[in-house]
Amino acid sequence: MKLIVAAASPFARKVRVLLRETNQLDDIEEVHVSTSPTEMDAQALAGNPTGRIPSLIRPDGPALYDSRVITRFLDARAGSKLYPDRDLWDVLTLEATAEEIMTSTVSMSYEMRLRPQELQWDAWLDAQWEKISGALDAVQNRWMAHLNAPLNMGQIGMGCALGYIDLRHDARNWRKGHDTLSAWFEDFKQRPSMIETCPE
Ligand SMILES: N[C@@H](CCC(=O)N[C@@H](CS)C(=O)NCC(=O)O)C(=O)O
Repeated sequence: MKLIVAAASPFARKVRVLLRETNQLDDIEEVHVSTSPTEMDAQALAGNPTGRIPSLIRPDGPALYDSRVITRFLDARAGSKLYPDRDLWDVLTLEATAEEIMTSTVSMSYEMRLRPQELQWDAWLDAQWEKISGALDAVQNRWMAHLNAPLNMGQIGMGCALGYIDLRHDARNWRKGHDTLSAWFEDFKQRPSMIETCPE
């Protein structure tokens, strides 16, 4: 199978971390592409009609996307229980919260990197950051027990979301006011799966 990814994509990183945590790299090849909303890569388009990554190209069935479908599929394939029966709805909601953060951070990146500077909209960027900041508050106030539980997909999602903020939006200083979450991340990012997938 082929997993279509880009090193900087937090959505793709989630799947790449899962592959390492569940020892599935032997028969799944990571294919790195460079794609964007304005210049879509052909392999990305072959895996997902919208051209978004990640997608999983399977020899014996249609390609799978988006990241949450792929992680559910690969977790079931490995029997790894990163979506535990107990706490399933909590883990799914924590994972969804991480994805909401990724959606806002990635769209901020596109606004800042792809849109001509004279067309950039600061109020929109600030509004996206407000969503992210509110989500970080909620995670710190409500989800720390789930983050400190045995490894689950909610944790992997949050680790990749925070890693992406560090990569692209460090200037927003997310750690301020989020000491507990920040301490959790300092520990989580030392996992070999996180170190191996850390974008430059
Ligand atoms: N909901 C999707 C989001 C994926 C996504 O937005 N990926 C970005 C890269 S981080 C992408 O492919 N952007 C290119 C585009 O929008 O055409 C998922 O979870 O897989």
